[in-house]
Order: sequence, then structure tokens, then C-alpha cells
Amino acid sequence: MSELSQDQLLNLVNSKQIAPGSDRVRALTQRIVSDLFHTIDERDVTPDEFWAAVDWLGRLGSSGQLGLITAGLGFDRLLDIRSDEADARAGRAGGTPRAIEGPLFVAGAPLSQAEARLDEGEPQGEVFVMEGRVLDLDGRPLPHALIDVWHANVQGGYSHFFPGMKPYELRRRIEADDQGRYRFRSYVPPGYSIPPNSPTSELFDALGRHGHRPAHIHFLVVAPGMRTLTTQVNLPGDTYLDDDFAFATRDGLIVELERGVAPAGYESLGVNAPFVRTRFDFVLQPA
Ligand code: MBD
Ligand code: FE
Repeated sequence: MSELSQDQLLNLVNSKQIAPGSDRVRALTQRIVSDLFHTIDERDVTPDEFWAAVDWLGRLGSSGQLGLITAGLGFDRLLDIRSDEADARAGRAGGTPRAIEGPLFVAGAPLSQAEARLDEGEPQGEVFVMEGRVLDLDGRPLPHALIDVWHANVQGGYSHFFPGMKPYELRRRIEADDQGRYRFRSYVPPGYSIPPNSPTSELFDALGRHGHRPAHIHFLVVAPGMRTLTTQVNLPGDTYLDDDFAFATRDGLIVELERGVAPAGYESLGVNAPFVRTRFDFVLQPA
């Protein structure tokens, strides 16, 4: 076996093929491996540093936090920016802006008609009702559109990821009525913070970055013939509105809250005292 230079090694790694394989996977793998070879060389990464990074990646994978890191390093928002750019090039415009799904969506939440209660038992925060319609770009209602909604509990935890929560707690699917109307009751969620003492917080501590998201509520809105909308709304007044660790907040997605609204008309949601209300219409593009 002869001595290998770095370039010869890279060429060898990138040319070891015994089967046709996938051109796409090969091209991307070669690009990423050569970028890492160059990073190690240019930044003089030591063996200890390299193996510490491999160990961290292993712990990151088993902690289930890969989706948290992608959001925190901006990849999720990058994909949204690229989708927006592709839309602009194709002349697709209008409707509610998209915002990242994040790593905490769970499919199959309990389904109800027109309205739902996301919270159970004693109210934990301020009683909150969000209501509105699902519309097309011309303002026509989209009857029976399906809305998935999910948010964090008062401790910033999401069910299925945070210990002690019930399955699908603070997650529901709501089928809009025949005029595209929906509403739900819950409580005003707080912001989210990355779990301390975790692979993600290790990296963020080392970067000197915080791991906070402003208070938000996630939505996935589906209607026949329409483009599926993944988005979030933010609650006003949060310190991190302009400093989201996941870079996901956008103009047009910050709702206004009305406080002290009389509960008349909200009996079916068990509202019997002044509460906080917001109106928000989801506007979908054609598919
Ligand atoms: C969240 O709640 C979230 O919405 C994102 C994008 C990342 C981590 C936690
Ligand atoms: Fe979230």
C-alpha cells in the first residue's frame, strides 16, 4: 500500500464503488465529506476534538434532539426561505405565511367538529380562545378544512416529548364547519426553551447562544384542492419575538389579543369568566 496524500484519500473515498448506487446520494455525500475534510485541515481539528464531536453526535442522535439542532442552526428556516423563493419565481403569492413545523408535531390527534378544548382539567394559564376561518385567496370559506393545532404546556413542554403529560395533551384536530369556521379553547402558552443538560444545550452553551423560543402555537391546515399550510402564530409582547432561537417568527403571524371579553356565546367551551381571545383566519393557496 502506498502513502496517501489528503487529495488522493478524498479521491479514493469518493470513488470506491462496487454498484451503480444513487447518483444523488453519492454527489451529496462526496460534497459533505470533502467539506469536512477541508474543515478539519483548515481549522487544524485535533483527533481529540474530532472524536469528541463524534461522541456528541452519537449522544445527540440517541437523545432524539436532531430536529432541535436543525431548527437552532437555521436549517428549518432555510428550507422555508427556499420554498418562499421558489414560490416567488413561480408567481405563487398570497395566503398565510408558512412557518417551520419544528420537531414536535405528532400525527393522529383527537378529531372534533368545528371547536375543541385543548386543555383538560383545571385551567393552568389565562383562559384563551382562538377562532377564525379557513379561506382561499379570494376570501371564500373552505368548508371542512382540517386544522391540526399543538402547543406547549405551562412548563414549556409538549406532550409525547415531555414527561408527565397525557397522550395528545394540548394537541387536537379540528374539522372546520361548513363555513370554514373553527375555534378552540386552551390557555395562553409560554415560550419554549431547549432542555438543559442535553446535547443541544451543550452546543448552545459552547456557542454562547440562548435556546429560547417566544410563545407560539403550531398549525397544520389541510383542505381539498389547496396547498397544505404549516405555520405558527406568535403571541404579542414576548421578549424573544425578534430573537427566536429557531428563527421561525414572521411578520403577519403575530396575533392580537383581546382581554376581558364577555363569555356569552362560548358556553360550549366551558368559558364562564372573562378570557383572552384572538381571531385569526388561515388563508390557503390553491394546490
Ligand atoms: C419548538 O416548540 C419548536 O416549535 C421548534 C421549532 C423547535 C423546538 C421547539
Ligand atoms: Fe413549538
